[in-house]
Amino acid sequence: MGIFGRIREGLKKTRSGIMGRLESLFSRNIFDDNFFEELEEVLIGADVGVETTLEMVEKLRRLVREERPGEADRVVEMLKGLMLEVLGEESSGLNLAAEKPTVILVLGVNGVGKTTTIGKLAGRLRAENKKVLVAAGDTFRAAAIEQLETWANRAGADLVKHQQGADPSAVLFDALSAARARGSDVVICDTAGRLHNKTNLMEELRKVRRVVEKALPGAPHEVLLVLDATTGQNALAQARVFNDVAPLTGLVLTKLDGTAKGGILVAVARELNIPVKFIGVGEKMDDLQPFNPTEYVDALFSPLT
Ligand SMILES: Nc1nc2c(ncn2[C@@H]2O[C@H](COP(=O)(O)OP(=O)(O)OP(=O)(O)O)[C@@H](O)[C@H]2O)c(=O)[nH]1
Ligand SMILES: [Mg+2]
Repeated sequence: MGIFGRIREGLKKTRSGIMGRLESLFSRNIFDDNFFEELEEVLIGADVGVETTLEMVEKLRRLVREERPGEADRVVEMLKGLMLEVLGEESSGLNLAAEKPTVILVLGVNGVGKTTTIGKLAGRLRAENKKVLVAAGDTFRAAAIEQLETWANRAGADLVKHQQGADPSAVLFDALSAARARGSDVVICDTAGRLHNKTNLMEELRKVRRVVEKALPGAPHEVLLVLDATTGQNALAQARVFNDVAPLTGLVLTKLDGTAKGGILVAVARELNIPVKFIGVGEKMDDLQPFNPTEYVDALFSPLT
């Protein structure tokens, strides 16, 4: 299956949730107040976000009033165009440092998919022939370190780890020294999503960021926040909290395959002003894809069968 097929497959739940309703709505071929109201309901129901939906549907109303399209397909094209406008340009991908190593800090609350994303990302970079080192900065649980080790082996990446309970900053400090000694191109740092209380976590992450910055001037080159698409609008609140701890350079939206509300991507793009760099559409190595707005919209509006 090609990339487009994977994304289409990953959006299956969203498509059958939203598109089932949209298809019958559009097939009536009547674009009156009822149509626009129902369209609003469908989009809000898919987690596109209230403000974003109202704005898009208002623009669609205007376009339809001006152009008076004869057929539903044309209106669908208009809606896709408006959605693309909200999603913006395709991200230029990872910001790689001019001088190696590039340091990527991966943040997010527990369970969103940080470690899995790091494994998949390491795999992608290895496929581009880059030397990758992953750092087990989540020392909260022993299982977290083992999980990262499994992914590192699978991806063919080096690993730097300490014991469970060790100081995460010390792990990352060692990882950066190791990366320089071994000539790694990219260091990807896992972090904890949970400590014994939340305030501590944010303080810890602030410290982690400072240590990385000190250990390698210019680093971190990317601070990626992982968001779980199944948590809906709560993802927006998480992004605001983390952005305050360490300015985010990109977002990764995981588990798009696990939700019928994949419209959250549109809300995130519109309300956060931070590029969505990757999307996760499954648990396997090749289920992390660079986010391409055109592909996403085409997949979302592609026929159900
Ligand atoms: N379906 C699906 N599952 C995913 C995706 N990304 C991650 N997962 C699953 O989500 C679960 C949690 O992923 P982890 O990578 O362990 O999450 P984490 O953020 O590292 O969690 P903590 O280390 O506990 O903070 C695992 O079972 C993953 O396989 C995705 O894109 N789709
Ligand atoms: Mg983890």
